[in-house]
Amino acid sequence: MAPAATLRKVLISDSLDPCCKQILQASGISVLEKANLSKEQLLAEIKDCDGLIVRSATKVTADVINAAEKLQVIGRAGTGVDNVDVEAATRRGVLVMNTPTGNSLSAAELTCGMIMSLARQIPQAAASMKEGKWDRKKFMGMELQGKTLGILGLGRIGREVAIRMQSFGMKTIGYDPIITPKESAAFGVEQLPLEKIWPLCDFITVHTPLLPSTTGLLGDATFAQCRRGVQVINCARGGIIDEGALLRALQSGQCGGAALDVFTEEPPKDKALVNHPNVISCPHLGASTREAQSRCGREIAVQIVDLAQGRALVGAVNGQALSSAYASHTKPWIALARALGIVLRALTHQMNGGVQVVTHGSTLQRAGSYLIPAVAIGLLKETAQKDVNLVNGLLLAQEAGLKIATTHSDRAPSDEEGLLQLAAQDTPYVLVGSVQGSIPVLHELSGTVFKQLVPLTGTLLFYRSKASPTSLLPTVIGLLGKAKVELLSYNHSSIVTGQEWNVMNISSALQSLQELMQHVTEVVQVTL
Ligand code: 9EZ
Repeated sequence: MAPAATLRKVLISDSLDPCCKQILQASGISVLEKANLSKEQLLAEIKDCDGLIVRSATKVTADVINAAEKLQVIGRAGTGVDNVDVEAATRRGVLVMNTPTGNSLSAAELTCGMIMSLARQIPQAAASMKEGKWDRKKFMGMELQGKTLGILGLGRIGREVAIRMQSFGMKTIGYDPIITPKESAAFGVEQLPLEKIWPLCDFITVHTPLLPSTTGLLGDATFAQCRRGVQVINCARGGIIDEGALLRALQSGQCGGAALDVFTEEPPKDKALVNHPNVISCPHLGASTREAQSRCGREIAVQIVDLAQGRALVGAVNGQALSSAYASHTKPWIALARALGIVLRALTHQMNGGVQVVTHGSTLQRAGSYLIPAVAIGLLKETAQKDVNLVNGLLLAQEAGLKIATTHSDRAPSDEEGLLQLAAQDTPYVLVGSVQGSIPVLHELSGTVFKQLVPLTGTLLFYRSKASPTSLLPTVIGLLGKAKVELLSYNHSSIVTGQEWNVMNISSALQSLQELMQHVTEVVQVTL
């Protein structure tokens, strides 16, 4: 997976809004649309596809990913990637993307509907009418005006819920570890620590991802801190409200009502919650509107076209490093990291210890996250590992036993924007490089300094010898001539007898280094 992926053919294997296919085709991608494929049919169809787009029905398992020899990207039209084996995709270097915001308004509106339904027991009243009853005493409700709504998670959905419920006169308080109190004040949510929120709320709605830190966010201990009769809503992910604790709280009256669109197991086998009179529920309908489906179909198509055209990377789930490769100022640094990785690997032949990566200069302060996968690509280039890219570089390096450690120092030499240093542990090899304009260049090799920076492009021949560079030059040039290889440029590092390195940019790689080896202490050749 590289910027400007060549996506010829994309398979859409779930029923998606027609605009998805149209957008892909309009950009010249050929589209195969086949829903309800059997596993065997899917394995056959995916074989020659460069991309796969799914909603939630297709299970993109490791065997599907491994059968897809040309697959570069999996697009999920919707939030979350529960039906995609992201780990297997990452290992194969396949980018996974989703459309995290396409469903937000539909999820927010369903949540508001749930709050109103809880307050007035509309679903229960409607069911009793259908049973032929006219029960006006049983369904005494409450007004929302003046009540307090606690919103846990203040991303797109949480804030849309807040704005809408404020128009009903609700006081909106909440918590989110990422959003600042100033940001949330802009949409009318006062943030408080969780322990202050529980006792204040008449209603609590959750809008967080499902993480270890949010699983059971409402549980026995937190229900106990709530007002008696608190009503709770989960239109986010099954498990954020602990189902066992919720049932206990409903039975004791500590919880006065619950609205559930999602469950830990879907459909839920245990019907105790769904059948409780104070529970209203839906079969995971948060995203089930024509508008959300159309938006997600459009968004995933646009994201994949942008990827194909190298324009942008939006919605990547496993492509943090790759995202950076789309910024023009980071591209040459990624090329530098890869090139230094290739040279270091060539010099050390085998790498037993780890590699120490040091970024120098404030412009590279957060660069480790994408430079390390790029170093990994370089280190693995000449190994048995094939198809190493920014998606799987780090994982494959770890699995090859290569430990890549990183540190950052804000100090850079005054005339440099930044420097990247690679050192192979337990060896004398240390490389220092930077970027000049948009060209990656080598400054230093094992403590010796190049008077003129060495552009890290094309085929480079590195050698050192005890003889002075000038006395050896005719011999090397003679050998190149004999092999019909042109010398494009020549460079050597500071003279410390027996230590200086010579670097030649040559027109093509030498077939053999045997003859040259007889004249030098050390020689390696790389093609970048
Ligand atoms: C956790 C969260 C919100 C929350 C939201 C997000 C990572 N994370 N955690 C506890 N995005 C409210 C309570």
